[in-house]
Amino acid sequence: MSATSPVPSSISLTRYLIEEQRAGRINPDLRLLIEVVARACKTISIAVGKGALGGVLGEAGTPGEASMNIQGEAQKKLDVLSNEILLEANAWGGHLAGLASEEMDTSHPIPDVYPRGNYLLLFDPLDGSSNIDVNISVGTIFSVLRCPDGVTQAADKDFLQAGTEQVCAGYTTYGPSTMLVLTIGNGTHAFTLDREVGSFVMTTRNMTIPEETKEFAVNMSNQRHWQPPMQAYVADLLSGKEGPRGKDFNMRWVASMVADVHRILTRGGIFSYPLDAKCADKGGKLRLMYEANPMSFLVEQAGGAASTGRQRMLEVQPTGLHMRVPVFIGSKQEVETAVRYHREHDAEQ
Ligand code: P6P
Repeated sequence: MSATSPVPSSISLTRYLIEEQRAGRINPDLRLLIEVVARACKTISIAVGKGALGGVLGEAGTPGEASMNIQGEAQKKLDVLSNEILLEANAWGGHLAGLASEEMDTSHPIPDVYPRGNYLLLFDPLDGSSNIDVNISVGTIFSVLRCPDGVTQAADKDFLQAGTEQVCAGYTTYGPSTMLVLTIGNGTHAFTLDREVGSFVMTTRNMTIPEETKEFAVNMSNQRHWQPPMQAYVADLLSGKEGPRGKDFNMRWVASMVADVHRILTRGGIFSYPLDAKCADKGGKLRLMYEANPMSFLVEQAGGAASTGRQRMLEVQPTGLHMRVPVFIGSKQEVETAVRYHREHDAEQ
């Protein structure tokens, strides 16, 4: 009789977090926070998965008068629902001193009836939601900071910490499968939702981004609005092996940051949303606190890099909850190349 091979024991998210707590890398409050966010993402996954059958597609607000968020963007019904799911799930746990969301003008206090904790949670409840109505992957992005000592009810200013201060970051992508990708500063790991059991199971430990790539993600329709170094960088990508880069590149653009970054974490690439004339006055299109910073923490933990084009993303000092930044993120050598185009351009000015 052949020796039975040991059945690979599946590592659930709960088991992973307990082992990290046992190793002293997280405390029980942070473990609870991550579990609560993951549970909320499962609820969002169910709502997103119902699609047209759930009566939650289309824009929020009344016919002809869409509700708008602080960003000036029309809110989808699922934006509002996802935001409410995350607020409700995190209100009573006693692990937070405040929450901030892309969908809310200012930070959200923990109701007085509930205990408070030492963490701050920031999230984009449903990133890429303009893709919802056409059935393309969307996602939830979240970031966790420590609340400043002595603060029990956080104000906006308490959230304004550089990305290096994050203790946890993650996203859940609602695609063909629902996947939670997480870092607590000890690597970046992927968990896939087992819908039959209802739990996230680790499917990739220590995601690693190849340092080099042949794939870039950018919205080319903005090309004429870019600054010169970005135009020069992409022109050289497009010139392929006949050009200065000496190799051909491929392009992908989902217009859902979670989907584009997940592809990059899985097989490499560079994602960029640079300054362009349309958003230069705002500092960029993507938001620092709940898009760029959590994605940068995840990517750096996977061996990649993230920059504004002129500064390491995680070292940007926030000036507001909804601060926008230019973004270059992905394969380390490619991000460094894009930064070099900007540095050389600036040196000539
Ligand atoms: P554009 C989605 O609205 C988002 O914030 C990111 O998820 C995505 O990468 C970007 O904007 C898409 O922007 O200008 O191509 O629609």
